[in-house]
Amino acid sequence: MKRKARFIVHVDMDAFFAAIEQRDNPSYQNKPVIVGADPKAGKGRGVVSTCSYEARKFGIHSAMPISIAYRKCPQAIFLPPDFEKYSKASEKVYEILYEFSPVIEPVGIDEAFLDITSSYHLFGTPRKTCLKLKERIKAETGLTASVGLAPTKMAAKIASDLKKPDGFIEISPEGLLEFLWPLDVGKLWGVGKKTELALRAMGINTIGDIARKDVKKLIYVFGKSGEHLWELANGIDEREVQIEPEEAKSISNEHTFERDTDDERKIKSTLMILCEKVSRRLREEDLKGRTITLKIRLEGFETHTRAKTIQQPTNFVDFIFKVIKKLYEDFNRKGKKVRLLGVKVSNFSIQEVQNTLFKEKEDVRLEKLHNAVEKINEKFGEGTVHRARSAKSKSKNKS
Ligand code: TTP
Ligand code: MG
Repeated sequence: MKRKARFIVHVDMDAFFAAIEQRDNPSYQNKPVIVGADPKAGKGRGVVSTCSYEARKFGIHSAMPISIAYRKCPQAIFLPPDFEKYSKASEKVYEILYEFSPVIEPVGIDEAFLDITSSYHLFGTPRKTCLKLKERIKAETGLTASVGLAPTKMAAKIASDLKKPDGFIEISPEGLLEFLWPLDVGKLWGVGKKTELALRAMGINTIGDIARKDVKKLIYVFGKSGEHLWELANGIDEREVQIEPEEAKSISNEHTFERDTDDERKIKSTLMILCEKVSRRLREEDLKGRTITLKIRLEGFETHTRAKTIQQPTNFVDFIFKVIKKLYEDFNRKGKKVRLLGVKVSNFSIQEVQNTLFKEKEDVRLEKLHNAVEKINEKFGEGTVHRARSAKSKSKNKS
């Protein structure tokens, strides 16, 4: 049975960090702007996070050593990243996206898939939906996005990239193969460097070359993934836009350090404060969760999450912290400094169920303690009462 046409959108903001800096400082506009490590007149270490399209003309790109970027364009405006600012802009973009469809898969700070199959009617056609979405992003954030509209995720992703910046490409279901086949084989999802070399050795250079190949031959060489590549090349890509589990309810809190840190006491006390905040919100909303997640972003924007699911749902700070501390201690940050920490509790059970019959004595005691802390904080402001660790670190920070 032929499946109903889907309308998948991929949105990717243009030169995101650099575009935000240009927006906020008119003197940077139309100039090469490079966000990343300090170049120190070409002697700096670290890499380029991103750069404006003006800087790309000099051959500069993300992840390039900053010293090389400096050599290529010493007159560029070099800026350190301001993640707080970028996160805010990202949140605003996501807020807008959610007005166009609830089916959203966040891919990164500036990138997401949307399935608009059930919502485009609200805006007319799928095409009008995308144009409206671009217009809203521009009007409300002052930034441009590139958008791809296609019947599959892979095609939408490729399409959003082809006319950057401020691009829009629409691929109709009938035009899908015509769009895919001339493209370089490296653009196909799942083709890494090794596969690419092997394909080229077989005389396969475009997606069309794969599509026209006998699938049995591909399976012979690449196994199961050979079949998958053949399917993708023939426009068969059933992957759905995956709503992030985070969007299913969770309660979380994050903290970005003013400077990246490797101070263990500071890290642990921050984790404690985050656990307290999450615990409080859980209790306010009468929720207990079983999955506790630590988010840790290291210098260079490298982000990791570690999660543990416990047997008994909880909202007690002591339990949450115990799990978070263990997750942190088991995490190897390989000597890198920490930029951001986050604590999340999800996988909820309904509190009422817990509150009935089997409330243990220990629970009652802890709950009383929490309520008392809550009252004091209400009276004197948040942060008045903390557990020993965070209190100690607070006073230390002040001095
Ligand atoms: P990208 O979307 O890959 O890049 P971009 O938005 O700067 O440019 P494009 O127009 O090509 O989409 O990444 C989004 C942001 O993530 C980018 O602005 C900076 C950050 N980033 C890094 O810090 N390091 C990296 O290596 C990459 C690729 C991105
Ligand atoms: Mg981008």
